[in-house]
Amino acid sequence: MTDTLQADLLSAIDAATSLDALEAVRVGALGKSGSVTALLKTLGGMSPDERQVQGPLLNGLREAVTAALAARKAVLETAALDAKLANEKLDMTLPVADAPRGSIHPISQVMDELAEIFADLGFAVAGGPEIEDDWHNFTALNIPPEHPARAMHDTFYFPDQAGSEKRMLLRTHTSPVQIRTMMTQEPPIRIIAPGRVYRSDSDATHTPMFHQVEGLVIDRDITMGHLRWTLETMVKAFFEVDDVTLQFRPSFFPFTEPSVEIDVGCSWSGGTLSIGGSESWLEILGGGMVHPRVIANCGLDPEVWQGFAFGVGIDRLAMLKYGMNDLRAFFDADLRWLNHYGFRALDVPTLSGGVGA
Ligand code: 2U9
Repeated sequence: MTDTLQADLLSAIDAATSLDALEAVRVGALGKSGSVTALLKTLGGMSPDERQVQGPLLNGLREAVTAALAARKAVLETAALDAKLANEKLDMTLPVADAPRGSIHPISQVMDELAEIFADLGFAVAGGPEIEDDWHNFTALNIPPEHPARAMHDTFYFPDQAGSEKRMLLRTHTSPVQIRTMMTQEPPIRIIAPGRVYRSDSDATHTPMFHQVEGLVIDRDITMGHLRWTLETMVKAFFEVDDVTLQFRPSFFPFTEPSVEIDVGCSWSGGTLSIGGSESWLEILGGGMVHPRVIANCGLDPEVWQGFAFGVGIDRLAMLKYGMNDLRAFFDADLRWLNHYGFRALDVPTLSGGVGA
C-alpha cells in the first residue's frame, strides 16, 4: 500500500515540469489533506504493535517524498534560471534602444565654452575653495575690515571667530582663487577662475548662489589695451558675432585701479535684442588694472608686475546667449526645462566645431 503510493508520488514528482505543478504534487501528498498526511494521521488510532510496524514505514514514505520534492525543485529552479538568463541576454554590439537621457546644464555648457575660448588665448583654468577665510576673500583684495564694499557683498559668514581675519565665509566672488594663484605661482600668470559664489540676495534676477568667471593676467607691461582686446576676442567667440563693440565706462572696485564697467553693443530685430551693432548697450562685464596694493599683498613687486582682471556672471551670459528669461529656473531641476535648454553630453564645445554647438 505505502509502496504503491510512494511509487505513484515519485513518478508524479518526476513528471512535474514546472514549479507550480511540483507544488500541486506536494500539497496533494504533504498538505493538510494530502495523501501522506492522511496516512500519518492513522498512526494515532493504531495499537502499539501495529504502530511499531507502520510508523517507520510511513515516516520513510514521508522522507522519500520530501527528498524527491527537494531534488526536483532544485532541478526546476536551475532550469528556470537558465531560461531567464538565456532570455535576458543583451547584445552589447547593438546601438542603444532608448533616446539619450540626461543633459548638460546651460551653466556647465557656458563654463566649458569659456574655458575653450580662453584656453585658445593661453589661459589656464584655476579653482579654489568655496568656503574661504576673510583675508583671501576681502583683505587681500584691498577690502580691509570696515570697508563699505563689504556691506555690498551681502556675505554669508560662518558663526565662529567673528571679527578675525580667519573668520570663515562662503566666497562672494571667485577672486580669492586669483589671490591663491598669485601667492603660489611665479608670473607670468594667465588664468580664469570659474565657479560658484554666494551672496545673501534673492529675487527674480538674483539667487543666493550664482556663477562667475573671473580672469587674471599678471606680467610685465600689461595695459588696459590688453584687457580690451582679450574681452573683445572673448565676446566675439562666445556670441559668434564679428561686429562687436565694447564700451568701457569708468567705475570703482577696491581691487582694480582704474576700474571699468563694460557694455556690449546690441541691436533690436523683430522684438528681440541680439549682440552686435551699437543701437543700445548692455552691461555684461567688469574689470580693470589690478590694484598695486593687491599685487603687493600677494608678495609680488608692483613696480615689476602689473596685470588686468575682469569678472562676468555666467548665469547672465547663458540667459543672453540661449534666451532664458527667469534666472530661478536654472536651479529648479525641472526635467522639462533641462530637456529644453540642456545640451547633449557628447556635444563638447570646441573652437573648430563652434562653441555655440
Ligand atoms: C584679483 C584682482 C582683481 C575681478 C573683477 C569685476 C571687476 C566685476 C562682476 C561681474 C558680474 C561680478 O558676477 S558679477 O556680478 N565682476 O565687475 N571683477 S574686476 O578683479 C580681480 C580679481 C582678482 C586678484
